[in-house]
Amino acid sequence: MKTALITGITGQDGSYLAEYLLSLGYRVVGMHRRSSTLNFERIAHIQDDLVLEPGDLLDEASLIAVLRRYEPDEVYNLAAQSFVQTSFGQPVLTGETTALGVTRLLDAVRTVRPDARFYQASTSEMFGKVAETPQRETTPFHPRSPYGVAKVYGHWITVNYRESYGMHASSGILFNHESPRRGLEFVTRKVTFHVARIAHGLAHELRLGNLDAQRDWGFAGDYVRAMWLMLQQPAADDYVVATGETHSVRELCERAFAVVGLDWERYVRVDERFMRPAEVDLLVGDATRARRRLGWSPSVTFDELVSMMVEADMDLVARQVK
Ligand code: NAP
Ligand code: G4F
Repeated sequence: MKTALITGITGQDGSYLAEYLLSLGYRVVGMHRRSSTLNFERIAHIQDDLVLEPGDLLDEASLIAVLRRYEPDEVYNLAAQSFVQTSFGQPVLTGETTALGVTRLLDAVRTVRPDARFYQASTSEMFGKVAETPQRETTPFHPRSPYGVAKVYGHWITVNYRESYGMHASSGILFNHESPRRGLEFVTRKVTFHVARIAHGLAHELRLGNLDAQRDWGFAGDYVRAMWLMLQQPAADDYVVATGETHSVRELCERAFAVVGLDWERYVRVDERFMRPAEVDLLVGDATRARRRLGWSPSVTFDELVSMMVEADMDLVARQVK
């Protein structure tokens, strides 16, 4: 039986990846950081099948201890301070976790378990002010936030450990991916949750920032398959994972309100508080390499994704008001 270590197990992707690896017969070890209140909501349904171990990307000793104890065959580094807006207010913490945290983990793997295969959660935010459209593995990086800058560091240190030490270390350059388990602060979930609250008469407006921003939004359940496929290849490499379609925040609103028969323009208000000091205007990925080499393709369309999220939030809000 293979063992996989997932950092960021309590996050959106951690929960989907854990489900997927369990379905493939892996022993799944999930690293979680200490908090005063347990936050296992996303993994509650599989908690008994997981090994949960405390650890923190800020603390290398804890990483070494987890690796020594469980000797994983595959390590998926999903942990990060992952919210772009927060990275402007907490740039140093973001750098410590999202940038240097990758080096701490890579170096711990190199020391304790050098043959383990490593996955780094890179991001389309690295393309930032895009140099070409669509973006692919060879597109130059121009990050537009402390988060994006930290992820560029994480990306290149992964490439560096691959080239310096021959580690099987791959980097998935994933475009935005969403689900009913997405954090409420990200725009898709913020919209679908507010649509559900408005439809239930619990709210009357939705305040958003830049409605013109365009993103390539896919379903998280599809994207974790690509992570696993990367680690099954004979050689490590970098892969863009994306749908190849882009939609604006405005279109997202239009579609989400339409699912419950409402006109978005009656409820959405633009609020300067949600604008960013520097914006990423347009992201759309070219996943040709992932399609050809990994045989990966997305299974959920934008409309299906939005409907799935609105319907899940309608159920959630209905349960909350009962
Ligand atoms: P998420 O829901 O925000 O989850 C982040 C995870 O990291 C949580 O489990 C969090 O733990 C953990 N974490 C934060 N700081 C940590 C620390 N110092 N030590 C250990 N764990 C820590 O993010 P996600 O959407 O699942 O994304 C997973 C990864 O992919 C992230 O690295 C993200 O930057 C990257 N990514 C995401 C997307 C996307 O569209 N979702 C696209 C490209 C790349 P707590 O629960 O305790 O906060
Ligand atoms: O949903 P978002 O916060 O996601 P963002 O910034 O694209 O980052 C997400 O995707 C990245 C992959 O490209 C990940 F690496 C990262 O970890 C994260 O998962 O914002 C999407 C867009 C932005 O242009 C933002 O300015 O929506 C715009 N937006 C407009 N109003 C808003 C809002 N975003 C948020 N969060 N809240 C708003 O009210």
